[in-house]
Amino acid sequence: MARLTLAEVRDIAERVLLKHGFSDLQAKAVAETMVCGERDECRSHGIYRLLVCIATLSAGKVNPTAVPVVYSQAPGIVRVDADGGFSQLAFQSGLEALKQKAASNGIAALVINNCIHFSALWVEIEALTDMGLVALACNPSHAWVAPAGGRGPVFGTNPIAFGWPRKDKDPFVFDFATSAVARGEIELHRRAGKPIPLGWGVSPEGEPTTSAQHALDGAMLTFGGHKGSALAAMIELIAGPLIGDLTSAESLAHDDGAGASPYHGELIIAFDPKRFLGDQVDYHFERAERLFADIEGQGARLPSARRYEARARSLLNGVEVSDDLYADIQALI
Ligand code: NDP
Ligand code: PYC
Repeated sequence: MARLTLAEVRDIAERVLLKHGFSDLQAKAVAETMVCGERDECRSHGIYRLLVCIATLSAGKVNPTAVPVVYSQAPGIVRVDADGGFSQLAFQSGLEALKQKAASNGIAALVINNCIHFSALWVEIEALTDMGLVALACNPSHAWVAPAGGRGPVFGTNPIAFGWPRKDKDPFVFDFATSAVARGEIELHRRAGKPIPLGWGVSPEGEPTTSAQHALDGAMLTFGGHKGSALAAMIELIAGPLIGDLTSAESLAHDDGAGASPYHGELIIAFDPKRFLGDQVDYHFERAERLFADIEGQGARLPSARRYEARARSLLNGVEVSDDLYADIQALI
């Protein structure tokens, strides 16, 4: 294992991206989400993704110098055209307008179009909870996941994430794929030569499998059977046709066998508690704290608690990166 400080992770990520022709703004925005992924021990979306970014670039599937353009689509809708770049800079570009629209309307949406997307959504959710907003985000990916009762890929791994700001505490945030697990996690198992648990995927013949490669070649499965399947379908709809962008099947067709990151849109919704509750915000947010206390009071943990613990550790001690991944990344420099 190589041990790196977070500054070193940032430096390596930015150097790789700049060397391969990404603009300064794109490189910084993308590198920061990888630093966050490593820091919070969300390895499937940490610096491993550098390999994926450069493969996507080599396949000609991302615009490395993209300049996002922000539009006011409606009183409650900001639209950002990502210009074929990664989603991160597009998100940052639309953030202030989203905040302003949420402040005036109570609820507002940020629509990102034409982006290449590979990031974990909690990074964006935390940017919104840091502003005191309640937030929801989702997006399609590539069609890798079979619907419940089916055998072949239709849905993407379609993540959905939610955040609730808390006074003097880390926000309540959950963020998960609607597949049993993110595809990146299966890819990490394949790289490490490790079997996957039953229930993550089926082989190309539609049989249950513990082989990461067979699941990648066959189909992944939704979490919670028909429930995850319905949520995945909802995400295809509200973060696909509703925002005028591609579904996971269309994203995979656009990829045309290149093996690049998905190309589609993203929907982010922000709720401003001050607009919903006026001077009653503190009172009602105090009531919400009872819910969290009731969960933790039973010995259950809140989603993101593991991440916040990992974050505290990483800020103190840095992070560990496996030797083979470190070597693969060095090779890109
Ligand atoms: P996991 O199944 O690992 O975890 C998802 C969520 O559940 C996290 O918020 C996690 O919190 C929480 N959680 C896990 N275990 C518990 C528990 N015992 N009690 C309470 N909460 C728990 O995530 P996935 O593999 O489904 O997804 C990983 C990441 O991949 C996500 O960040 C997602 O955004 C990203 N992704 C991105 C895609 C894209 O298109 N850009 C596509 C698919 C996934 P904690 O982190 O603290 O463990
Ligand atoms: O891990 O499923 C995944 C994923 C898809 C796009 C980005 N991450």
